[in-house]
Amino acid sequence: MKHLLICLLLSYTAFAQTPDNQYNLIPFPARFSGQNGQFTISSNTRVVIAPATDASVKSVAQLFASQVKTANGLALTVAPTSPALAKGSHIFFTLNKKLVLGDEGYKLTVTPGKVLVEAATPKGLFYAAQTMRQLLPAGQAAPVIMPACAITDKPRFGYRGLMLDAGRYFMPVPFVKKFIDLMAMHKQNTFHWHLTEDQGWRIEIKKYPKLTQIGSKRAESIVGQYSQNYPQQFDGKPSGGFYTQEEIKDVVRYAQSRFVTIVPEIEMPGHAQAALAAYPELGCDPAKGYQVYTKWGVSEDVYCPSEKTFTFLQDVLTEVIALFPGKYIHIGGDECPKTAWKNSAFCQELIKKNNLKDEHELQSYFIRRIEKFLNTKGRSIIGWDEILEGGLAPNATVMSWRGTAGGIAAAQQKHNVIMSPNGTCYLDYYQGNPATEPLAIGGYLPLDQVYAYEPMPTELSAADQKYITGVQGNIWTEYLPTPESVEYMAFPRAIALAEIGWMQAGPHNFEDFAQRLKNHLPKLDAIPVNYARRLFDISA
Ligand code: TNX
Repeated sequence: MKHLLICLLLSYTAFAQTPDNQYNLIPFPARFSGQNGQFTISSNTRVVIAPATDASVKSVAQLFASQVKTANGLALTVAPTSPALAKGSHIFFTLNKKLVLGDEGYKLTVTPGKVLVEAATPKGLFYAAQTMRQLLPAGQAAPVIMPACAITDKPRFGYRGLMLDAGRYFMPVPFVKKFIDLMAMHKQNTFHWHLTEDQGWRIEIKKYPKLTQIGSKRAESIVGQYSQNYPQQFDGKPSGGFYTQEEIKDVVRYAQSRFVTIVPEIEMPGHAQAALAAYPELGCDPAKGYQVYTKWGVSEDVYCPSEKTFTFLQDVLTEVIALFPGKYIHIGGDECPKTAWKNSAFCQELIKKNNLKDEHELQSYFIRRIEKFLNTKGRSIIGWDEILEGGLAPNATVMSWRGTAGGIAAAQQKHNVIMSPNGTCYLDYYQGNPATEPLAIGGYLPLDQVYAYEPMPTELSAADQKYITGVQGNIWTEYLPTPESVEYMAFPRAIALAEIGWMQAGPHNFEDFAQRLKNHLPKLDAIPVNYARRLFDISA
Protein backbone atom coordinates (compact mmCIF):
# COMPACT_ATOMS: atom_id res chain seq x y z
CA MET A 1 0.00 0.00 0.00
CA LYS A 2 2.92 2.26 0.73
CA HIS A 3 3.78 1.75 -2.89
CA LEU A 4 0.39 3.03 -4.01
CA LEU A 5 0.53 6.04 -1.77
CA ILE A 6 3.93 6.96 -3.13
CA CYS A 7 2.62 6.56 -6.65
CA LEU A 8 -0.34 8.74 -5.88
CA LEU A 9 1.85 11.44 -4.40
CA LEU A 10 4.44 11.28 -7.14
CA SER A 11 1.93 11.49 -9.88
CA TYR A 12 0.06 14.19 -8.02
CA THR A 13 3.14 16.39 -8.30
CA ALA A 14 3.37 15.66 -12.01
CA PHE A 15 -0.19 16.76 -12.64
CA ALA A 16 -0.51 19.39 -9.94
CA GLN A 17 -1.09 22.11 -12.54
CA THR A 18 -4.12 20.37 -13.96
CA PRO A 19 -7.50 21.21 -12.47
CA ASP A 20 -9.03 18.06 -11.03
CA ASN A 21 -11.76 17.57 -13.58
CA GLN A 22 -9.51 17.84 -16.62
CA TYR A 23 -7.86 14.52 -16.14
CA ASN A 24 -10.10 12.12 -14.37
CA LEU A 25 -11.60 9.83 -16.95
CA ILE A 26 -11.90 6.16 -16.02
CA PRO A 27 -11.85 4.17 -18.21
CA PHE A 28 -9.58 6.42 -20.20
CA PRO A 29 -10.93 6.94 -23.74
CA ALA A 30 -9.36 5.40 -26.83
CA ARG A 31 -8.64 8.91 -28.14
CA PHE A 32 -8.60 12.04 -26.05
CA SER A 33 -7.41 15.47 -26.99
CA GLY A 34 -7.60 18.32 -24.51
CA GLN A 35 -8.44 21.76 -25.96
CA ASN A 36 -8.37 25.31 -24.70
CA GLY A 37 -11.35 26.68 -22.87
CA GLN A 38 -14.36 25.13 -21.22
CA PHE A 39 -18.08 24.67 -21.52
CA THR A 40 -20.03 26.10 -18.61
CA ILE A 41 -23.34 24.51 -17.69
CA SER A 42 -25.89 26.87 -16.19
CA SER A 43 -29.65 26.73 -15.77
CA ASN A 44 -29.84 28.26 -19.28
CA THR A 45 -28.09 25.30 -20.83
CA ARG A 46 -30.44 23.07 -22.81
CA VAL A 47 -30.04 19.39 -23.45
CA VAL A 48 -31.31 18.99 -26.99
CA ILE A 49 -32.18 16.08 -29.24
CA ALA A 50 -33.26 15.88 -32.88
CA PRO A 51 -37.02 16.55 -33.21
CA ALA A 52 -38.23 13.13 -34.35
CA THR A 53 -35.63 11.07 -32.60
CA ASP A 54 -35.73 7.60 -31.10
CA ALA A 55 -37.45 7.43 -27.70
CA SER A 56 -34.36 5.84 -26.21
CA VAL A 57 -32.22 8.84 -27.21
CA LYS A 58 -34.63 10.98 -25.26
CA SER A 59 -34.35 8.67 -22.24
CA VAL A 60 -30.55 8.81 -22.40
CA ALA A 61 -30.66 12.62 -22.52
CA GLN A 62 -33.17 12.72 -19.66
CA LEU A 63 -31.10 10.36 -17.55
CA PHE A 64 -28.04 12.55 -18.15
CA ALA A 65 -30.03 15.63 -17.07
CA SER A 66 -31.15 13.85 -13.91
CA GLN A 67 -27.58 12.80 -13.13
CA VAL A 68 -26.42 16.42 -13.45
CA LYS A 69 -29.25 17.40 -11.12
CA THR A 70 -28.13 14.85 -8.53
CA ALA A 71 -24.43 15.64 -8.81
CA ASN A 72 -24.48 19.40 -9.36
CA GLY A 73 -27.93 20.58 -8.37
CA LEU A 74 -28.74 22.02 -11.79
CA ALA A 75 -32.08 21.23 -13.39
CA LEU A 76 -31.57 21.03 -17.15
CA THR A 77 -34.44 20.98 -19.60
CA VAL A 78 -34.44 18.35 -22.34
CA ALA A 79 -36.03 19.66 -25.53
CA PRO A 80 -36.17 18.94 -29.25
CA THR A 81 -33.71 21.17 -31.07
CA SER A 82 -34.84 24.37 -32.77
CA PRO A 83 -33.01 27.27 -34.50
CA ALA A 84 -33.34 29.36 -31.33
CA LEU A 85 -31.97 26.62 -29.08
CA ALA A 86 -29.12 25.93 -31.47
CA LYS A 87 -27.87 29.47 -30.86
CA GLY A 88 -27.79 29.20 -27.08
CA SER A 89 -25.62 27.10 -24.80
CA HIS A 90 -26.57 23.49 -25.42
CA ILE A 91 -25.61 19.83 -25.26
CA PHE A 92 -26.82 18.06 -28.38
CA PHE A 93 -27.40 14.29 -28.32
CA THR A 94 -27.62 12.87 -31.80
CA LEU A 95 -27.51 9.49 -33.51
CA ASN A 96 -24.92 9.35 -36.24
CA LYS A 97 -25.14 6.05 -38.12
CA LYS A 98 -22.01 6.85 -40.06
CA LEU A 99 -19.75 6.47 -37.06
CA VAL A 100 -17.86 3.21 -37.18
CA LEU A 101 -17.21 2.74 -33.50
CA GLY A 102 -19.30 -0.37 -32.88
CA ASP A 103 -22.52 -0.38 -30.89
CA GLU A 104 -20.94 1.06 -27.74
CA GLY A 105 -18.59 3.68 -29.16
CA TYR A 106 -19.19 7.44 -29.23
CA LYS A 107 -17.74 10.81 -30.12
CA LEU A 108 -17.83 13.70 -27.72
CA THR A 109 -16.86 17.22 -28.71
CA VAL A 110 -16.83 19.81 -25.96
CA THR A 111 -16.27 23.41 -27.07
CA PRO A 112 -16.90 26.64 -25.14
CA GLY A 113 -20.17 27.29 -27.03
CA LYS A 114 -21.71 23.81 -27.17
CA VAL A 115 -21.29 20.10 -26.64
CA LEU A 116 -21.89 17.58 -29.39
CA VAL A 117 -22.64 13.99 -28.37
CA GLU A 118 -22.67 11.50 -31.24
CA ALA A 119 -22.97 7.74 -31.50
CA ALA A 120 -24.45 5.16 -33.83
CA THR A 121 -26.64 3.79 -31.04
CA PRO A 122 -28.41 5.04 -27.90
CA LYS A 123 -25.99 2.87 -25.94
CA GLY A 124 -23.05 4.80 -27.34
CA LEU A 125 -24.77 8.07 -26.42
CA PHE A 126 -25.23 6.72 -22.92
CA TYR A 127 -21.50 6.04 -22.58
CA ALA A 128 -20.74 9.55 -23.83
CA ALA A 129 -23.07 10.80 -21.10
CA GLN A 130 -21.12 8.79 -18.52
CA THR A 131 -17.94 10.41 -19.78
CA MET A 132 -19.54 13.85 -19.35
CA ARG A 133 -20.64 12.83 -15.88
CA GLN A 134 -16.98 12.23 -15.08
CA LEU A 135 -15.83 15.49 -16.68
CA LEU A 136 -18.11 17.51 -14.43
CA PRO A 137 -16.94 18.55 -10.98
CA ALA A 138 -17.87 16.41 -7.99
CA GLY A 139 -20.64 17.46 -5.65
CA GLN A 140 -22.51 20.74 -5.85
CA ALA A 141 -19.49 22.77 -6.95
CA ALA A 142 -20.09 25.89 -9.07
CA PRO A 143 -19.32 26.79 -11.74
CA VAL A 144 -20.25 23.52 -13.38
CA ILE A 145 -17.69 23.32 -16.14
CA MET A 146 -16.59 20.69 -18.62
CA PRO A 147 -13.09 21.19 -20.02
CA ALA A 148 -13.04 21.54 -23.80
CA CYS A 149 -11.93 18.30 -25.42
CA ALA A 150 -12.46 15.93 -28.31
CA ILE A 151 -13.00 12.28 -27.50
CA THR A 152 -13.44 9.26 -29.75
CA ASP A 153 -14.02 6.14 -27.76
CA LYS A 154 -15.01 2.49 -27.92
CA PRO A 155 -14.44 -0.54 -25.74
CA ARG A 156 -11.92 -3.32 -26.15
CA PHE A 157 -14.20 -6.11 -24.85
CA GLY A 158 -17.92 -6.56 -25.33
CA TYR A 159 -18.42 -8.20 -21.90
CA ARG A 160 -17.43 -6.05 -18.92
CA GLY A 161 -18.92 -7.50 -15.82
CA LEU A 162 -19.21 -7.59 -12.08
CA MET A 163 -20.76 -10.34 -10.01
CA LEU A 164 -22.50 -9.73 -6.71
CA ASP A 165 -23.18 -12.70 -4.43
CA ALA A 166 -26.60 -12.08 -2.88
CA GLY A 167 -26.75 -15.72 -1.72
CA ARG A 168 -24.43 -15.62 1.26
CA TYR A 169 -26.00 -12.36 2.43
CA PHE A 170 -29.10 -10.77 1.00
CA MET A 171 -28.34 -7.42 -0.63
CA PRO A 172 -31.27 -4.97 -0.57
CA VAL A 173 -32.78 -3.62 -3.79
CA PRO A 174 -31.67 0.04 -3.36
CA PHE A 175 -28.11 -1.16 -2.97
CA VAL A 176 -28.35 -3.43 -6.02
CA LYS A 177 -29.46 -0.40 -8.03
CA LYS A 178 -26.65 1.74 -6.68
CA PHE A 179 -24.20 -1.01 -7.57
CA ILE A 180 -25.57 -1.15 -11.13
CA ASP A 181 -25.33 2.62 -11.48
CA LEU A 182 -21.71 2.55 -10.33
CA MET A 183 -21.00 -0.13 -12.90
CA ALA A 184 -22.60 1.93 -15.66
CA MET A 185 -20.72 5.05 -14.57
CA HIS A 186 -17.51 3.14 -15.32
CA LYS A 187 -18.91 1.66 -18.54
CA GLN A 188 -19.40 -1.89 -17.33
CA ASN A 189 -22.31 -3.53 -19.08
CA THR A 190 -23.07 -6.86 -17.40
CA PHE A 191 -24.31 -7.43 -13.87
CA HIS A 192 -24.02 -11.07 -12.85
CA TRP A 193 -26.51 -11.55 -10.03
CA HIS A 194 -25.67 -14.63 -7.94
CA LEU A 195 -29.13 -15.50 -6.62
CA THR A 196 -28.96 -18.98 -5.13
CA GLU A 197 -26.55 -20.64 -2.76
CA ASP A 198 -26.23 -23.36 -0.13
CA GLN A 199 -26.70 -20.56 2.39
CA GLY A 200 -29.75 -18.87 0.88
CA TRP A 201 -32.24 -18.79 -2.02
CA ARG A 202 -33.01 -15.19 -2.98
CA ILE A 203 -35.45 -15.19 -5.91
CA GLU A 204 -39.22 -15.62 -5.61
CA ILE A 205 -40.46 -18.54 -7.72
CA LYS A 206 -44.26 -18.60 -7.78
CA LYS A 207 -44.56 -22.32 -8.47
CA TYR A 208 -42.29 -23.24 -5.53
CA PRO A 209 -43.13 -20.88 -2.67
CA LYS A 210 -41.08 -22.82 -0.13
CA LEU A 211 -37.88 -21.76 -1.91
CA THR A 212 -38.28 -18.36 -0.31
CA GLN A 213 -40.49 -19.32 2.67
CA ILE A 214 -37.83 -21.78 3.83
CA GLY A 215 -34.82 -21.42 1.56
CA SER A 216 -34.26 -17.70 2.03
CA LYS A 217 -33.89 -17.95 5.80
CA ARG A 218 -30.74 -19.05 7.52
CA ALA A 219 -30.91 -20.07 11.16
CA GLU A 220 -28.45 -19.00 13.77
CA SER A 221 -25.25 -20.59 12.66
CA ILE A 222 -23.12 -23.25 14.13
CA VAL A 223 -19.94 -21.24 14.22
CA GLY A 224 -17.46 -23.46 12.53
CA GLN A 225 -14.33 -23.70 10.59
CA TYR A 226 -14.69 -24.89 7.02
CA SER A 227 -11.13 -24.87 6.01
CA GLN A 228 -7.92 -24.84 7.94
CA ASN A 229 -6.70 -22.14 5.59
CA TYR A 230 -9.37 -19.72 6.58
CA PRO A 231 -9.98 -18.19 9.98
CA GLN A 232 -13.12 -18.64 12.04
CA GLN A 233 -15.71 -16.95 10.00
CA PHE A 234 -19.43 -17.13 10.65
CA ASP A 235 -21.10 -14.20 12.35
CA GLY A 236 -23.49 -16.71 13.88
CA LYS A 237 -26.56 -14.53 13.34
CA PRO A 238 -29.79 -15.57 11.66
CA SER A 239 -30.06 -13.97 8.28
CA GLY A 240 -32.44 -13.87 5.33
CA GLY A 241 -34.18 -12.01 2.55
CA PHE A 242 -35.29 -12.46 -1.04
CA TYR A 243 -36.32 -10.49 -4.11
CA THR A 244 -39.97 -10.59 -5.15
CA GLN A 245 -40.61 -10.91 -8.87
CA GLU A 246 -41.92 -7.33 -8.90
CA GLU A 247 -38.67 -6.11 -7.36
CA ILE A 248 -36.67 -8.04 -9.91
CA LYS A 249 -38.65 -6.50 -12.78
CA ASP A 250 -37.95 -3.09 -11.28
CA VAL A 251 -34.22 -3.79 -11.06
CA VAL A 252 -34.19 -5.12 -14.64
CA ARG A 253 -35.85 -1.90 -15.88
CA TYR A 254 -33.37 0.19 -13.91
CA ALA A 255 -30.46 -1.73 -15.41
CA GLN A 256 -31.91 -1.47 -18.93
CA SER A 257 -32.05 2.30 -18.67
CA ARG A 258 -28.30 2.15 -17.97
CA PHE A 259 -27.58 -0.38 -20.72
CA VAL A 260 -26.60 -3.01 -18.18
CA THR A 261 -27.63 -6.58 -18.96
CA ILE A 262 -28.35 -8.75 -15.96
CA VAL A 263 -27.14 -12.34 -16.01
CA PRO A 264 -29.04 -14.19 -13.27
CA GLU A 265 -27.30 -17.19 -11.76
CA ILE A 266 -29.23 -20.22 -10.59
CA GLU A 267 -26.66 -22.64 -9.21
CA MET A 268 -26.72 -26.33 -10.12
CA PRO A 269 -26.03 -29.15 -9.48
CA GLY A 270 -24.08 -27.99 -6.39
CA HIS A 271 -24.42 -24.98 -4.08
CA ALA A 272 -28.06 -25.99 -3.78
CA GLN A 273 -28.63 -26.88 -0.14
CA ALA A 274 -31.10 -24.02 0.47
CA ALA A 275 -33.29 -25.43 -2.32
CA LEU A 276 -33.03 -28.91 -0.80
CA ALA A 277 -34.08 -27.52 2.59
CA ALA A 278 -37.26 -26.30 0.87
CA TYR A 279 -37.84 -29.38 -1.32
CA PRO A 280 -35.91 -32.36 0.13
CA GLU A 281 -37.18 -34.67 -2.61
CA LEU A 282 -34.70 -32.97 -4.97
CA GLY A 283 -31.73 -34.40 -3.05
CA CYS A 284 -30.33 -37.92 -3.20
CA ASP A 285 -31.23 -38.61 0.43
CA PRO A 286 -34.52 -36.82 1.23
CA ALA A 287 -34.74 -38.43 4.66
CA LYS A 288 -31.58 -36.63 5.72
CA GLY A 289 -33.37 -33.47 6.87
CA TYR A 290 -31.60 -30.73 4.87
CA GLN A 291 -31.28 -27.26 6.41
CA VAL A 292 -30.25 -24.01 4.79
CA TYR A 293 -26.50 -24.41 5.21
CA THR A 294 -25.13 -22.65 8.30
CA LYS A 295 -21.49 -22.99 7.42
CA TRP A 296 -19.48 -21.37 4.67
CA GLY A 297 -17.76 -23.53 2.12
CA VAL A 298 -19.31 -26.13 -0.10
CA SER A 299 -22.11 -28.45 0.98
CA GLU A 300 -21.94 -32.11 -0.05
CA ASP A 301 -25.69 -32.15 -0.53
CA VAL A 302 -26.48 -31.37 -4.13
CA TYR A 303 -29.37 -31.86 -6.56
CA CYS A 304 -29.95 -35.49 -7.49
CA PRO A 305 -30.09 -35.78 -11.30
CA SER A 306 -33.60 -37.22 -11.17
CA GLU A 307 -36.58 -36.40 -13.39
CA LYS A 308 -38.11 -34.60 -10.40
CA THR A 309 -35.08 -32.32 -10.27
CA PHE A 310 -35.12 -31.60 -14.01
CA THR A 311 -38.82 -30.76 -13.89
CA PHE A 312 -38.19 -28.47 -10.93
CA LEU A 313 -35.24 -26.71 -12.57
CA GLN A 314 -37.06 -26.27 -15.85
CA ASP A 315 -40.01 -24.73 -14.00
CA VAL A 316 -37.68 -22.44 -12.08
CA LEU A 317 -35.82 -21.42 -15.24
CA THR A 318 -39.10 -20.76 -17.04
CA GLU A 319 -39.93 -18.14 -14.42
CA VAL A 320 -36.36 -16.80 -14.49
CA ILE A 321 -36.50 -16.38 -18.27
CA ALA A 322 -39.73 -14.43 -18.01
CA LEU A 323 -38.05 -11.99 -15.61
CA PHE A 324 -34.68 -11.48 -17.30
CA PRO A 325 -34.67 -10.52 -20.98
CA GLY A 326 -30.90 -11.02 -21.51
CA LYS A 327 -29.54 -13.82 -23.67
CA TYR A 328 -27.54 -15.51 -20.91
CA ILE A 329 -28.54 -17.54 -17.91
CA HIS A 330 -25.69 -18.59 -15.60
CA ILE A 331 -26.22 -22.12 -14.35
CA GLY A 332 -23.29 -22.24 -11.93
CA GLY A 333 -21.76 -25.69 -12.30
CA ASP A 334 -18.90 -25.02 -9.90
CA GLU A 335 -17.76 -26.98 -6.87
CA CYS A 336 -20.20 -29.87 -7.02
CA PRO A 337 -18.98 -32.58 -4.64
CA LYS A 338 -19.75 -36.01 -6.00
CA THR A 339 -20.12 -37.90 -2.69
CA ALA A 340 -23.92 -37.90 -2.66
CA TRP A 341 -24.00 -39.22 -6.24
CA LYS A 342 -21.39 -41.89 -5.43
CA ASN A 343 -23.53 -43.10 -2.53
CA SER A 344 -26.75 -43.09 -4.48
CA ALA A 345 -27.95 -46.33 -6.13
CA PHE A 346 -30.13 -44.20 -8.42
CA CYS A 347 -27.14 -42.18 -9.67
CA GLN A 348 -25.00 -45.26 -10.20
CA GLU A 349 -27.80 -46.82 -12.22
CA LEU A 350 -28.15 -43.61 -14.27
CA ILE A 351 -24.43 -43.61 -15.01
CA LYS A 352 -24.67 -47.18 -16.33
CA LYS A 353 -27.85 -46.58 -18.28
CA ASN A 354 -26.35 -43.64 -20.13
CA ASN A 355 -22.94 -45.26 -20.67
CA LEU A 356 -21.23 -42.56 -18.65
CA LYS A 357 -17.74 -43.04 -17.31
CA ASP A 358 -18.09 -41.41 -13.94
CA GLU A 359 -19.74 -38.71 -11.85
CA HIS A 360 -18.01 -35.96 -13.85
CA GLU A 361 -19.71 -37.19 -16.96
CA LEU A 362 -22.92 -37.34 -14.98
CA GLN A 363 -22.47 -33.64 -14.17
CA SER A 364 -21.87 -32.98 -17.86
CA TYR A 365 -25.07 -34.92 -18.67
CA PHE A 366 -26.87 -32.69 -16.14
CA ILE A 367 -25.59 -29.43 -17.63
CA ARG A 368 -26.22 -30.57 -21.22
CA ARG A 369 -29.86 -31.32 -20.43
CA ILE A 370 -30.31 -27.89 -18.89
CA GLU A 371 -28.51 -26.27 -21.79
CA LYS A 372 -30.78 -28.01 -24.27
CA PHE A 373 -33.81 -26.77 -22.41
CA LEU A 374 -32.55 -23.18 -22.30
CA ASN A 375 -31.46 -23.25 -25.94
CA THR A 376 -34.98 -24.25 -26.98
CA LYS A 377 -36.15 -21.12 -25.14
CA GLY A 378 -33.69 -18.98 -27.09
CA ARG A 379 -31.24 -18.58 -24.21
CA SER A 380 -27.60 -19.56 -23.78
CA ILE A 381 -25.80 -20.80 -20.71
CA ILE A 382 -22.74 -19.56 -18.91
CA GLY A 383 -21.07 -21.87 -16.39
CA TRP A 384 -18.04 -21.77 -14.11
CA ASP A 385 -15.03 -23.58 -15.55
CA GLU A 386 -15.88 -26.90 -13.85
CA ILE A 387 -18.37 -27.41 -16.68
CA LEU A 388 -15.38 -28.40 -18.80
CA GLU A 389 -15.01 -31.56 -16.71
CA GLY A 390 -16.74 -34.52 -18.30
CA GLY A 391 -17.20 -32.55 -21.55
CA LEU A 392 -18.55 -29.10 -22.35
CA ALA A 393 -22.18 -28.61 -23.28
CA PRO A 394 -22.20 -27.71 -27.00
CA ASN A 395 -23.03 -23.99 -26.81
CA ALA A 396 -21.82 -23.09 -23.34
CA THR A 397 -19.82 -20.00 -22.44
CA VAL A 398 -17.17 -20.67 -19.81
CA MET A 399 -16.39 -18.34 -16.93
CA SER A 400 -12.79 -19.05 -16.01
CA TRP A 401 -12.30 -18.59 -12.27
CA ARG A 402 -9.70 -21.15 -11.15
CA GLY A 403 -6.99 -19.22 -12.90
CA THR A 404 -6.98 -18.96 -16.68
CA ALA A 405 -6.45 -22.61 -17.73
CA GLY A 406 -10.18 -23.33 -18.04
CA GLY A 407 -10.68 -20.25 -20.17
CA ILE A 408 -7.79 -21.14 -22.43
CA ALA A 409 -9.01 -24.73 -22.88
CA ALA A 410 -12.54 -23.54 -23.63
CA ALA A 411 -11.36 -20.97 -26.20
CA GLN A 412 -9.29 -23.69 -27.87
CA GLN A 413 -12.50 -25.72 -28.07
CA LYS A 414 -14.12 -22.69 -29.79
CA HIS A 415 -16.32 -21.76 -26.86
CA ASN A 416 -16.84 -18.23 -25.67
CA VAL A 417 -15.04 -17.33 -22.49
CA ILE A 418 -15.32 -14.71 -19.79
CA MET A 419 -12.12 -14.25 -17.85
CA SER A 420 -12.51 -13.98 -14.11
CA PRO A 421 -9.44 -15.66 -12.63
CA ASN A 422 -9.42 -15.57 -8.84
CA GLY A 423 -5.82 -14.33 -8.67
CA THR A 424 -6.71 -11.01 -10.29
CA CYS A 425 -10.50 -10.68 -10.29
CA TYR A 426 -11.66 -11.80 -6.82
CA LEU A 427 -12.61 -8.64 -5.05
CA ASP A 428 -13.38 -10.53 -1.85
CA TYR A 429 -9.64 -11.09 -1.34
CA TYR A 430 -7.63 -8.76 0.89
CA GLN A 431 -6.69 -5.48 -0.78
CA GLY A 432 -4.32 -4.41 1.99
CA ASN A 433 -2.40 -5.83 4.91
CA PRO A 434 -4.51 -8.68 6.35
CA ALA A 435 -3.32 -7.77 9.84
CA THR A 436 -5.06 -4.41 9.71
CA GLU A 437 -7.81 -4.93 7.14
CA PRO A 438 -11.32 -6.18 8.02
CA LEU A 439 -11.49 -9.99 8.14
CA ALA A 440 -11.75 -11.40 4.60
CA ILE A 441 -11.79 -14.83 3.00
CA GLY A 442 -8.08 -14.83 2.34
CA GLY A 443 -5.95 -14.15 -0.72
CA TYR A 444 -4.16 -10.90 -1.41
CA LEU A 445 -5.09 -8.72 -4.32
CA PRO A 446 -4.03 -5.10 -4.07
CA LEU A 447 -5.23 -2.52 -6.58
CA ASP A 448 -2.05 -2.45 -8.66
CA GLN A 449 -2.24 -6.21 -9.13
CA VAL A 450 -5.82 -5.95 -10.38
CA TYR A 451 -4.76 -3.20 -12.73
CA ALA A 452 -1.85 -5.25 -14.07
CA TYR A 453 -4.21 -7.98 -15.30
CA GLU A 454 -4.13 -8.66 -19.04
CA PRO A 455 -7.22 -10.73 -19.92
CA MET A 456 -5.98 -12.01 -23.28
CA PRO A 457 -3.93 -15.18 -22.62
CA THR A 458 -0.69 -15.26 -24.64
CA GLU A 459 -1.22 -19.01 -25.03
CA LEU A 460 -4.06 -18.46 -27.51
CA SER A 461 -3.60 -18.33 -31.25
CA ALA A 462 -4.79 -15.20 -33.02
CA ALA A 463 -7.80 -17.16 -34.30
CA ASP A 464 -8.79 -18.35 -30.82
CA GLN A 465 -8.42 -14.95 -29.18
CA LYS A 466 -11.82 -13.91 -30.42
CA TYR A 467 -13.44 -16.33 -27.98
CA ILE A 468 -12.28 -14.21 -25.05
CA THR A 469 -15.32 -11.98 -24.81
CA GLY A 470 -14.39 -10.06 -21.72
CA VAL A 471 -13.56 -9.81 -18.07
CA GLN A 472 -15.45 -9.86 -14.80
CA GLY A 473 -14.79 -9.07 -11.14
CA ASN A 474 -16.47 -11.22 -8.49
CA ILE A 475 -17.65 -10.12 -5.09
CA TRP A 476 -18.37 -13.13 -2.92
CA THR A 477 -19.96 -12.14 0.34
CA GLU A 478 -19.08 -14.72 2.99
CA TYR A 479 -17.38 -11.90 4.91
CA LEU A 480 -19.41 -9.03 3.52
CA PRO A 481 -22.75 -8.95 5.32
CA THR A 482 -23.71 -5.37 4.44
CA PRO A 483 -23.76 -3.04 1.43
CA GLU A 484 -21.10 -0.92 3.15
CA SER A 485 -18.75 -3.88 3.45
CA VAL A 486 -19.34 -4.78 -0.22
CA GLU A 487 -18.54 -1.22 -1.28
CA TYR A 488 -15.38 -1.29 0.78
CA MET A 489 -14.09 -4.37 -1.03
CA ALA A 490 -15.44 -3.57 -4.48
CA PHE A 491 -14.14 -0.03 -4.79
CA PRO A 492 -11.86 1.11 -6.17
CA ARG A 493 -10.71 -2.32 -7.43
CA ALA A 494 -13.83 -2.76 -9.60
CA ILE A 495 -12.96 0.53 -11.29
CA ALA A 496 -9.54 -0.84 -12.21
CA LEU A 497 -11.25 -3.83 -13.81
CA ALA A 498 -13.68 -1.55 -15.61
CA GLU A 499 -10.71 0.15 -17.23
CA ILE A 500 -9.08 -3.18 -18.09
CA GLY A 501 -12.27 -4.26 -19.85
CA TRP A 502 -12.74 -1.02 -21.78
CA MET A 503 -9.31 0.41 -22.57
CA GLN A 504 -7.61 -0.70 -25.75
CA ALA A 505 -4.88 -3.36 -25.53
CA GLY A 506 -1.36 -2.30 -24.76
CA PRO A 507 0.63 -1.56 -21.65
CA HIS A 508 -1.46 0.14 -19.01
CA ASN A 509 0.37 2.53 -16.75
CA PHE A 510 -0.61 2.14 -13.11
CA GLU A 511 0.73 5.51 -12.03
CA ASP A 512 -1.35 7.22 -14.66
CA PHE A 513 -4.40 5.25 -13.51
CA ALA A 514 -3.69 6.08 -9.87
CA GLN A 515 -3.55 9.77 -10.72
CA ARG A 516 -6.87 9.69 -12.51
CA LEU A 517 -8.32 7.66 -9.66
CA LYS A 518 -7.18 10.28 -7.18
CA ASN A 519 -9.09 12.90 -9.17
CA HIS A 520 -12.08 10.60 -9.48
CA LEU A 521 -12.49 9.54 -5.84
CA PRO A 522 -14.22 12.80 -4.79
CA LYS A 523 -16.97 11.81 -7.19
CA LEU A 524 -17.43 8.59 -5.24
CA ASP A 525 -17.37 10.60 -2.00
CA ALA A 526 -20.19 12.77 -3.33
CA ILE A 527 -22.47 9.79 -4.04
CA PRO A 528 -21.31 8.55 -1.39
CA VAL A 529 -19.51 5.24 -1.84
CA ASN A 530 -17.76 3.53 1.04
CA TYR A 531 -14.65 2.68 -0.96
CA ALA A 532 -11.49 1.59 0.85
CA ARG A 533 -10.79 5.19 1.74
CA ARG A 534 -8.14 4.51 4.34
CA LEU A 535 -5.98 2.77 1.76
CA PHE A 536 -6.18 5.79 -0.54
CA ASP A 537 -5.59 8.71 1.73
CA ILE A 538 -5.68 11.51 -0.78
CA SER A 539 -5.88 14.31 1.72
CA ALA A 540 -2.06 14.41 1.81
C1 TNX B 1 -15.15 -20.02 -4.79
S1 TNX B 1 -15.70 -18.92 -7.55
C2 TNX B 1 -16.49 -20.05 -5.10
C3 TNX B 1 -17.45 -19.31 -4.25
C4 TNX B 1 -16.79 -18.71 -3.04
C5 TNX B 1 -15.46 -18.10 -3.45
C6 TNX B 1 -14.76 -17.38 -2.35
C7 TNX B 1 -16.71 -20.03 -7.45
C8 TNX B 1 -17.29 -20.41 -8.70
N1 TNX B 1 -16.99 -20.60 -6.26
O1 TNX B 1 -18.53 -20.15 -3.91
O2 TNX B 1 -17.64 -17.78 -2.49
O3 TNX B 1 -14.61 -19.12 -3.96
O4 TNX B 1 -13.69 -16.61 -2.83
